[in-house]
Amino acid sequence: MQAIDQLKSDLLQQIEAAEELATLEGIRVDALGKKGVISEQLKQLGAMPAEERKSFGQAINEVKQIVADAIAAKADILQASALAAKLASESVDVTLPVPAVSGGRYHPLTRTIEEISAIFADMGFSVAEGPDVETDYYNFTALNIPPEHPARQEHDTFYLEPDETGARPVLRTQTSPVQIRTMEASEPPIRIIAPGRTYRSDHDATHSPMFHQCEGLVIGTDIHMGHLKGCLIEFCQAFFGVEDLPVRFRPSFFPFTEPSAEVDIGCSRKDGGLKIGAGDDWLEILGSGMVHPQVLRNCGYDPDKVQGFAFGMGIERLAMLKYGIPDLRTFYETDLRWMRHYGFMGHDVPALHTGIVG
Ligand code: 2U9
Repeated sequence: MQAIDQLKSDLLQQIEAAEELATLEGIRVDALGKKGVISEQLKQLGAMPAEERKSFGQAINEVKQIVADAIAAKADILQASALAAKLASESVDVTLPVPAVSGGRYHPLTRTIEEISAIFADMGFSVAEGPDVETDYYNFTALNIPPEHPARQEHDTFYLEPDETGARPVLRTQTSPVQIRTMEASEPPIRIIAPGRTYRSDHDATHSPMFHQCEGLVIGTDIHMGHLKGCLIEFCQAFFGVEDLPVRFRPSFFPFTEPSAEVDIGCSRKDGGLKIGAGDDWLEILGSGMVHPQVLRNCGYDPDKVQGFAFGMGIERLAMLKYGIPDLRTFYETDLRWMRHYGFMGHDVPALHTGIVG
């Protein structure tokens, strides 16, 4: 028992004298570790006669607890003083120059979508959105796209695995399903644009399997071709910033519009360069038309009571023309050098998500 008391006071003295956490840890291992003095004493209990084992066991366990508590208390003190010493020795020099932060850029497609939205917002349009994964009905059937139409072919459209009913969802090939959903959910008058991602199974220098479109829809009781023309002429002139920009409407065909027209703007080509504005050539910019009566009927509207016009444009194509970006594929390469060259600093971009006021 005397030996145990001696052991206790030796250990407590060592703990008291420890000035470093590492020294304290050494004391702990030597006393309480697997091969430590206290652990060794505990191992001898088994070999002792029963009457001695009880009192010795009690005493050595008490010492074990006292030593463990003393080590924990001392560790707290040493940790606190180590922290205090660190704080006292370290300081932050608030006068040091801050490392330069390189500014972020808006992607040219973001900028173009914002510009298009701003122009249509000024004409009273709001922005509508819908899912990228669509049903065959919203992407094709409701739009009067016949079963044999090439867009429905396996090699032109991305089809997903069939769902539980056997129907195969599609990645929308145009944003038109957004207009169908809007017509189903609301009453005329409607004035919306639907910018967003679209997908077609096409990949070469001028086609990307994912690209962006902005479509528009106006529905009312007295909407006619004159509204379509006025609205799109205004848009082309505002987007390219050319006041007297010639705009030409050329007859075309789409299953969802009748009559349909492609929209060209005036340009001139010289030495491989392109200049937008009055010139001797034309450049196709948009597709458009009066909404087909069958499409109106599909959405529960009476074509004898309401009419409307729709249009569609490829955002990449518009961005390439306006900002002189020569290669479509570079839009998706996430090359920071490209972004620094073609991207736009924040303050250049109108803050449209908050809406146009006034
Ligand atoms: C509804 C009714 C009619 C949308 C339209 C076009 C003409 C068109 C193309 C332009 C270039 C797509 O990216 S592109 O290849 N689009 O030419 N889109 S009319 O017509 C609609 C849409 C929805 C309910």
